Amino acid sequence: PHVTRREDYAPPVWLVPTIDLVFDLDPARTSVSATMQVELKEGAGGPLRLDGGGGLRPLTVAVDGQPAEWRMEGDQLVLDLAGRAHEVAIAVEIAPEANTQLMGLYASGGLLCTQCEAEGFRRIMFFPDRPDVLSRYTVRMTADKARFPVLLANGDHVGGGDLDDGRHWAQWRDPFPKPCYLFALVAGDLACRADQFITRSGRTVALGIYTAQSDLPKTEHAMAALKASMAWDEQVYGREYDLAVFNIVAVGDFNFGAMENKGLNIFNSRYILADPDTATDADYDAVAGVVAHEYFHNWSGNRVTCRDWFQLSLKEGFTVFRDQQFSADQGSHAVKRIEDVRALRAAQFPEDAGPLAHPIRPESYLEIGNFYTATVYNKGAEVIRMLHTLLGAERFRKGTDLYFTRHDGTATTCDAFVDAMEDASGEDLSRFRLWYSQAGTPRVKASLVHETGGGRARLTLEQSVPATPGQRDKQPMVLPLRLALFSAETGKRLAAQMVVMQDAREEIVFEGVSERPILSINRDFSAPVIVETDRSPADLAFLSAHDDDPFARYEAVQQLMLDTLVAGAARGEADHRPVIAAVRDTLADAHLDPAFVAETMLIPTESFVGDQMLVVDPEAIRRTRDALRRDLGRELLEQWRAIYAANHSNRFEYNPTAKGMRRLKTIALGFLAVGGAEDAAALAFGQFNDADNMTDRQGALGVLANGTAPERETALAAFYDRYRGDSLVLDKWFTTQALSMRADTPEQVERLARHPDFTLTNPNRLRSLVGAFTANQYAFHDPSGRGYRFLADMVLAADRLNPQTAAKLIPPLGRWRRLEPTRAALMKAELERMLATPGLSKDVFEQVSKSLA
Ligand code: B3K
Ligand code: ZN
Repeated sequence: PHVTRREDYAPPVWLVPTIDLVFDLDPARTSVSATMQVELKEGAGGPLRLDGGGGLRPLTVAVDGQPAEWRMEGDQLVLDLAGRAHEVAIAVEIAPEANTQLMGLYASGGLLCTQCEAEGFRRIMFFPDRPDVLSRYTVRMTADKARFPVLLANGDHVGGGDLDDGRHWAQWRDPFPKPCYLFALVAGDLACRADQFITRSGRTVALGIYTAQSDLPKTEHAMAALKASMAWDEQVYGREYDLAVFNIVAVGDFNFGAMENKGLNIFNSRYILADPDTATDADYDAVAGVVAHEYFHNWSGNRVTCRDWFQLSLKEGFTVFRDQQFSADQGSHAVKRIEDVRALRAAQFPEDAGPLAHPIRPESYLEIGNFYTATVYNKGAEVIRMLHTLLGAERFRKGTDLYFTRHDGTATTCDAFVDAMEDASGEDLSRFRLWYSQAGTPRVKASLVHETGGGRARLTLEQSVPATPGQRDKQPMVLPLRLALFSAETGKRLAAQMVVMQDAREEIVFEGVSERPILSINRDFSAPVIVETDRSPADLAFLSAHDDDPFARYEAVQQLMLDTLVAGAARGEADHRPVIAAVRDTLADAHLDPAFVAETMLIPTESFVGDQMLVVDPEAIRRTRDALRRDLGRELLEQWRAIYAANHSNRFEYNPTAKGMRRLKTIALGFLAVGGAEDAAALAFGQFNDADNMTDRQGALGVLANGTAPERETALAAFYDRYRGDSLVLDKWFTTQALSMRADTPEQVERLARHPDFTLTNPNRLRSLVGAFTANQYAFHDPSGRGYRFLADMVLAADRLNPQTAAKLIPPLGRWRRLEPTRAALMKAELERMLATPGLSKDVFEQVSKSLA
């Protein structure tokens, strides 16, 4: 297979300033024709090469109105053109309803829609499918009016009307030049929630969210989030929306979260639809976060786009950072930061530590679809956040202003972004750029020595970056580390500063420190690194009560729990008392926000404990984590009961406090259940039945699903009956069972894969069962290897339909080197079995072969 390398980038030879597309839409057979103006770049020469894919064949090809000679070279249509500017017209035919890959033009639940990023447009029309070719589009669609009364595309609606034989047409024009990955159209029988937004310069923007008629009531939250995002981007980044229309369409079959097509965002319905009965608080937050993310792309992605796909983090890292800032501003900064760091540690740290590790700006790929990763997105966002931390909000904003002005209407690079930051701030960021090229999570060792005689504290910091595939030797990185010292006697803060670490080893001296200091480090998680300190359990417990940085305070409890679990897993037992004391004190602190307390009470996941061990022992981890949960439940039974009662309200409200209370309540319920409270199952069943919202209902179901009480089966059956017609909620039914901590989970998951509601064709459903199961460390790593076999079978079956989504399921098997030899061999054997399967997609081939390398 062909490897694409960053160093091979060459600018396009032919440009396509305009393209007029005509679609005659039909699910079985859609004809597409394009008329493009093509121009040879100054000083360049050579044939016009147009990418195709998915078996696309030209029906007719004309140049300047005359039938033309053409040839195929692989999937490319090649034309030798005599002059420097021509009009090229091509007609093709495609079959949307046969498109199971969900890339290009496809059918979903009776509607037709597109997904073009990264390389889907070539499955619709022959074109230079690369982000640095920008064109002005007009799109004319005709379709059966009864089946497809709504016809949408990018930009402004400029014409339409009825035709005979029950068909109608619509034409759209997008005045902004864009790369083809931002092209979109939708045709369907859709209802619209209409609203409007007045921009700060007084322009009215018509907003529309399109769904099936019956789902329209569930779009209120998304619409509110959209309007809030538009206002926020004006206030915080000075970015105003630029078209008269902004539409969003929700579709049921979608490979990922959503897509930022210019003026016509297309969403996985799970990130649009929300009402109290069907969506959890986490779903509400995700809806707002993704709506904001896609909206923010209008500037960070669309007005300024990527030169090539190696620059993906230019738009994704920056836009994730922007959506994180937005969500923090809508609620609690501390809770949002905790959630974002938890997601980074759960998804990105393991990626950075395994065979698929890559820098946020990768160097090569077989299939770009495999690089929409937690590294490019979430670590990418951390890198932008560090720039914000290093420069400060004001200079950072000057940098983004300069970046947007300088590059508006063009396709550019990550380096250009950092250049703008440098030029606007006057700061030298050359060393900082290593974050774009070096993979691996840096480790920082911190040790604090108190020299009582001199009233001095001496902090030694040492950093190292682990070797990753293709990168053996690493240079020290620039690490902004927020630090503070607290007096072990009074809890008073003795010092606070930000150290910008640049070297492998640095020493910081704090003068005038007479009381014994305790170190608080990487406060607010100022650098995406792993910190090792020599702080004792007592010091951590102390910080958990006294640190004035909420993240650091959370982190102190988490570190204490993690140390306890790692010790327990390694030695078979551990002292639980410091954790119990810290949790008791946190629960007793009436000043704390319930959402913050809830975050702090979440015991590190089994996978995260596994990530800390040289050899992951799933059974020992489950045993020790269960023991800690049981002790916390038992020892604090009365506290959990009180918390459960105090936070139990039966009237749904959507606000940060109410959300925090719901969260805390179900955590308390979980501890009551593991702590042996006799009425726990009854309480959970009561909560399940009486809930007026999905957070409470699914929370109770999750608690029951982990146990053996008879209420478990009753609740699962009731949940199924109530929601069998709602596919997004049914996904939760599959996920809850796949995450169950029972011994029979692998067997149950295999059974669920044969359930009539399970299907490989819907990515959400596939992830709800298979993706969730692989996150269940104990169950997935069943010593028999049946979990591995199940995953490999699912990947192979899904690969025949939808390679992109199949390939995303592979990474858990790539962790085989971290398991003991028997499991490692079983995992490796499944990877080898996949690799030996004929007809593998390049998506799956890349992930499997890299996992074995
Ligand atoms: N830009 C899209 C992701 C496309 C993924 C293609 N494999 C959504 C987003 O990040 O906003
Ligand atoms: Zn994005």
